[in-house]
Amino acid sequence: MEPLSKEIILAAMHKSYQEKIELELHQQLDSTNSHLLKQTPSEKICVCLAETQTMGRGRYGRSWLSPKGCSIYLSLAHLMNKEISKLSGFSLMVGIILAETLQTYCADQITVKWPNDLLVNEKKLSGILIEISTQNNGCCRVVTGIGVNVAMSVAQLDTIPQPAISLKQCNPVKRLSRNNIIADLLVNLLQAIDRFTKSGFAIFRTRWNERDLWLNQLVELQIGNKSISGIHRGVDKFGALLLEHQGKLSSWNSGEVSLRRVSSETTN
Ligand code: BT5
Repeated sequence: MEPLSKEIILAAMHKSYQEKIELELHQQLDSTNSHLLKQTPSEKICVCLAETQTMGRGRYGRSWLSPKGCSIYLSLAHLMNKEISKLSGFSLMVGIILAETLQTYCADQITVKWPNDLLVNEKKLSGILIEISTQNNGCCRVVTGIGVNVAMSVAQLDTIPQPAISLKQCNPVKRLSRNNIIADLLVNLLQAIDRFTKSGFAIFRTRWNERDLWLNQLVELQIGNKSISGIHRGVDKFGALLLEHQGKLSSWNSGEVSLRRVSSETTN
């Protein structure tokens, strides 16, 4: 696998995008998200990449396996002139853009699982960790962390506590360049962030629902110790999960909600 290269990544992007970003590349970091969170906020969009992470993070203190030289560990920090309450659906927007970008490199269908997983054949390909802080002037600094398995070995994937997959396994013939994938992803993400800033999540909703793994299936939603069952009806225009239970539709947006299938039967 070719090493990550700032020059190759920037050369693959149009000049107007090159000028918008500050790109740093590290051989090793604890976590690309943690690294950007420590920095003083800047007007430029900061992008941080690492060949490996020693403490890659998932949500709720979970860890993200980050072996050297075979995956993408990317964080992007930007300021948004919006209140934190107006950012609902942001992580779903990132998920759909990531899925569409990676689909070019993947022969199998990439599906999304609410709120932030990308899967291929029900195995996790990629994860997203969004961390938001409010600034003194009321705007937000958003750090978007993205991990993508590009060419991890089966032995490495087997150490992950849930079924996981690499892009290489979904497309063994095509030569995969992490640098090209990153350049494509950054351009697509920058365009989408602009659109999200203007219009919110609503304009991405259909694209999310089209890729939603368990749409119209019976699922179980875990909220702390409680769980409810219902038919998964996609997401609303704010990115909240829609569940149909006893003929009534309810929306759920707590960050601690987890989604679990209780039956593979379609209950349309
Ligand atoms: C996520 O959390 O899926 C978010 C992962 C975000 C990672 C990126 S890498 C760049 C940036 N810097 C960071 O420190 N983090 C971000 P969550 O939904 O909590 O899923 C975590 C779970 O995914 C773990 O408990 C494992 O079961 C599984 N997992 C861990 N490493 C994996 C990997 N490489 N591929 C697939 N699944 C993995």
